[in-house]
Amino acid sequence: MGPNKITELSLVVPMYNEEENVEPLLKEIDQALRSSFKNFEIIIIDDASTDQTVNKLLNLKKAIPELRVLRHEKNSGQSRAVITGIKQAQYAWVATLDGDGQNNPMDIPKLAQAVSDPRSNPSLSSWVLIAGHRAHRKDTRLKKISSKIANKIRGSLLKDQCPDTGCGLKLFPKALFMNLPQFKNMHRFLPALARREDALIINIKISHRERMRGVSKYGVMNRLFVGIVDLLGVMWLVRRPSRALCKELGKELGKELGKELDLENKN
Ligand SMILES: Nc1nc2c(ncn2[C@@H]2O[C@H](COP(=O)(O)OP(=O)(O)O)[C@@H](O)[C@H]2O)c(=O)[nH]1
Ligand SMILES: [Mg+2]
Repeated sequence: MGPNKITELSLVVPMYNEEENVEPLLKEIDQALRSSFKNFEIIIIDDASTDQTVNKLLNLKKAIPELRVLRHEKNSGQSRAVITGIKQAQYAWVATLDGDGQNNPMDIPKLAQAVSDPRSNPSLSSWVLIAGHRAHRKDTRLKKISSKIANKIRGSLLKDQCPDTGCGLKLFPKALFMNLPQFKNMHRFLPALARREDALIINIKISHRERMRGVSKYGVMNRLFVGIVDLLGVMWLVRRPSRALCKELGKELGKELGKELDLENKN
């Protein structure tokens, strides 16, 4: 284990009508995080579900004291849910995970372990984003094919160094996320937006499972085609980065060079 082993983590999970997944998934999350982190919290954002998602979550709060349940008054979309959750996160490192059980929570410690990679020392001036890569995706043929095409196009236009940006499992410093532009569907472009901040992207192969319960909220129409407008917007954004290394002159800023360099980027 390297010096950057993460000991505290805020996990953020968007949920919309996932009543059947709440109990099995929360049980798995609890086990995975309890065995791997000294302190953790599980922030679930219910996006105005119309089923029993919220009641089931509230029932679990006694058994899992680290569980926090946030609820949007109106359905506001998956990215907004992720933004809401991360804003509330109390720890410096945040992970995200889909709320449908398709990601395995045991992969979260695996992602956290990758932060120990010496190339990704977060105390240096560059940021890091650890991205899950669903090497063996368990989805319908149509979804797999459309995603493959979308990833190819996206990868070549954005050069985001990520083979699977749609994977819901990711880990990054909260402060990095707070530096990113926020907009609808931004959760599909996190590696490109992180690259815009000069972050290092580390892709880690993770497991993927079939959706056993509940229904998918996305089809080809509301992802691939809507995504073209988003892609154009992000293409523009990544071509207009705004960053600078800066230090305040005439002032003792502390001994570590890294801290000086980070003045602009991390505060
Ligand atoms: N907050 C919020 N979460 C959503 C919304 N739509 C989907 N999700 C969540 O996003 C995750 C991925 O959605 P899912 O339907 O499984 O997409 P798929 O795996 O690509 O078919 C799941 O946790 C969903 O509950 C939404 O409108 N709002
Ligand atoms: Mg899913």
